[in-house]
Amino acid sequence: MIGELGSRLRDAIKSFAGKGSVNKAELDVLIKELQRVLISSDVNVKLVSDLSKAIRKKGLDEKPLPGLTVKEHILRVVYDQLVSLVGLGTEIPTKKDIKIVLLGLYGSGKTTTASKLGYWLKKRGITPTLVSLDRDRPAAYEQLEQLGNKIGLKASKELVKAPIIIDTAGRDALSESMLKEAKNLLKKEKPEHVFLVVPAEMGHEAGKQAEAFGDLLTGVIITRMDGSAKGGGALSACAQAKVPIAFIGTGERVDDLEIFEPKRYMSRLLGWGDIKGLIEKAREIQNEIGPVNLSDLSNLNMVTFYKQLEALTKMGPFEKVLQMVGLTDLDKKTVGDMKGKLKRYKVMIDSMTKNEREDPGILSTTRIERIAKGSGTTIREVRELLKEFNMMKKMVKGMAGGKIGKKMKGMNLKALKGMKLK
Ligand SMILES: Nc1nc2c(ncn2[C@@H]2O[C@H](COP(=O)(O)OP(=O)(O)OP(=O)(O)O)[C@@H](O)[C@H]2O)c(=O)[nH]1
Ligand SMILES: [Mg+2]
Repeated sequence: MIGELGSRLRDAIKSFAGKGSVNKAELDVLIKELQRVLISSDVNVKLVSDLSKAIRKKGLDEKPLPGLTVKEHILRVVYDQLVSLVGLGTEIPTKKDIKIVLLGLYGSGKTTTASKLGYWLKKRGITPTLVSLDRDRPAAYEQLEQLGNKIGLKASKELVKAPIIIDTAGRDALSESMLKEAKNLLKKEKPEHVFLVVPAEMGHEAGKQAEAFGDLLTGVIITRMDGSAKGGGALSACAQAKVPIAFIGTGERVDDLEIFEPKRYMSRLLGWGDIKGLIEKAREIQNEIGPVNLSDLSNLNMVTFYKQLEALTKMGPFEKVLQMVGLTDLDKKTVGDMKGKLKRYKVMIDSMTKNEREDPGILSTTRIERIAKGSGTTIREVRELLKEFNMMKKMVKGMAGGKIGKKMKGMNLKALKGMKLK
């Protein structure tokens, strides 16, 4: 899904981020490249121009937050602007008797999305019936029924008692009759959610469709984000039209549907993890990593080190942490190596006595030999663990009180990169 838009945005930003210090000329280069990428993704020219102005103004005029360099400040501004460009996500409250209506032009992806949404709800403990009100297209019901069968959901040609997902007939263009039909249905059924389904290849035209439905909609679902270079245009146009984007379709499979969260989406698109988290919220990163609190860190020993490793080796957070510190380009093998390494560290720390853990300074050669033996590792590996522990300790040392922010960021990066030993 990241596709070309993502890789081109990433390249532009990487090249800027790689500069030693930055000046106005370099910012202009970055802005030019952002413009090129966004326009080729069919983002409306006016929006691109507004975004450029905002980046230039805030990037150069605003004073960076304490602890941020000018470069980091500009990156933050760019990220914020891109997030607000793709705009509005929405809450999707799920109720036991939920009713969802899907509207949209021919072939936009309504029927497919009905089954994807059904599956999404099913995973959340709600079992909706898929209702086909499409009387125009031959075999419309059969298509929905088949999709439902695959995921164990019933289909119906008639409205039944809730919960339901209603698939409607498409049109070749927006028309009064379509709006009228939609209004009648909504009046009768009073659904929680009314989603307009628009394919990504509509580009910025998606905004016009969303506007035409206006208040009838609770959100938009943009399908085929995987297959079109114009996704950026569709997202930004809906944001501009102030219609929340509820979900995006990212493939043909039933689970290729994601809730749209602008920040998460942009972070992933840029391959950065949450940049804000990286440069502004060092404390939160620490929380993500695990149950190590700040006072733990200022008093780092093998016990607290171990706690941190333990949190790191848990599957989910581990990848997330890597993402948050910007190590997203690591291949699967490297991630696997890191995981393996952390596991071995844990075994070694397990073989230490309580005293040794609390005060690794006492680890003499004989003790190291014993630990290697006890943990089924080698002396070299135990020494390596100690080396990394000491590196981390050094970084944490002197990190007191208010000065945490920036240093903490450095520490996380270095500590993690340090673990990626050859
Ligand atoms: N790659 C990809 N294909 C999708 C996605 N969503 C839907 N499709 C495909 O788009 C095509 C049209 O989807 P339908 O669900 O039949 O569209 P519809 O709006 O119900 O069409 P009508 O009922 O004719 O108006 C199908 O081939 C789907 O597999 C998506 O997110 N990614
Ligand atoms: Mg259909």
